[in-house]
Amino acid sequence: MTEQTKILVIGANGQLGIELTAALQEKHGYEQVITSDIHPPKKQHALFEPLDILDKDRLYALVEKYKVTDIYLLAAILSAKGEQNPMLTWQVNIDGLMHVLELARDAKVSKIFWPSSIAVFGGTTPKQNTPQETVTSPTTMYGISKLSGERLCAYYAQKFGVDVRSLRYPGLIGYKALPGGGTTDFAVEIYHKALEEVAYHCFLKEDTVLPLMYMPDAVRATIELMEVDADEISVRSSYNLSGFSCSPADIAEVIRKTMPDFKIDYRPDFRQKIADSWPNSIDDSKAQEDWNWKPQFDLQAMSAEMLENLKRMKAAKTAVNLS
Ligand code: NAD
Ligand code: AKB
Repeated sequence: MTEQTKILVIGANGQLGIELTAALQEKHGYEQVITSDIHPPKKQHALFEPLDILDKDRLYALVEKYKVTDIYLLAAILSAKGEQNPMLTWQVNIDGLMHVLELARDAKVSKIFWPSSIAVFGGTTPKQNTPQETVTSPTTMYGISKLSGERLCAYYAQKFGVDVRSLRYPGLIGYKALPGGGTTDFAVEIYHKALEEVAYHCFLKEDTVLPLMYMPDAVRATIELMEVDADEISVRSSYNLSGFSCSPADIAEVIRKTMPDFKIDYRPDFRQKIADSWPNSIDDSKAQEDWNWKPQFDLQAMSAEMLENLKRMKAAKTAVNLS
């Protein structure tokens, strides 16, 4: 008899966690997904246990209590926030990962998902169609921790047979949660400002092209990777993953097609330097070859859904306030 999947999502109350948790509940059942985070959820969306990923004893106790089989370790400090506190960024992003990898080495869980990022690349990486295997020269503590994490995943997989799987997500765009302190946050904030009918002061230059992805594609990629046979996975560091590439000005232009009065100006800050060190576009042919990855959303399709869903949420809020 195969054991029943029991999932622990760590860092579940963030931008990705909220959406991934819902998809995992849909697939495996509400009771099969335990969520955890250092902060309590704003709205109860799942079974929840408080957990600081740096508290190894509590992590082991939760795994034992729920007989967890699969861990999705999303807790992290992202690129922009990470530059404010590099030491904490290293601890959360690397010590946290080591706790989970060690759990798997002790055979206490069978499968791990841990996300990496386009932040592993740097100024000397080829910018266009960045290959799977290439120069990695990150300049942020976030990128350095993600690159180190990738090497740790590959090491634990090769040396101890740990089934750890990973994706180098581009900047993720979703309407269900605000982003948590990254360089690509502008691509979410811009939609909120458009719907509030106020000008957006973008913290990147108008022509800064970055790889981005609509959240449903990121969630689907994660679940597809976790479901593929272990033998099909040839990359145990982290797979390149591509959605679409565009600049803040490209997004503003698409928004103006339905909201012609939308205004944006550009006030680059310290995040410009981070964005300038990242690729413009990503070659994800390895993910296509190994597990048939294909994104469904381009800039236009993502933008239409973002505007529609945020409008719907705003209307629902207004209706509640009026009642
Ligand atoms: P987020 O900042 O929105 O969420 C991270 C969550 O981790 C938060 O809810 C936070 O409270 C929690 N957390 C922080 N420190 C913790 C700790 N010590 N213990 C337990 N929980 C803690 O980030 P996100 O956008 O949801 O990203 C999730 C993962 O995906 C991260 O590993 C991130 O590096 C990766 N990723 C995200 C993007 C993106 O664009 N959002 C892109 C590439 C990679
Ligand atoms: C960030 O900007 O830090 C994240 C990422 C691309 O990893 N969105």
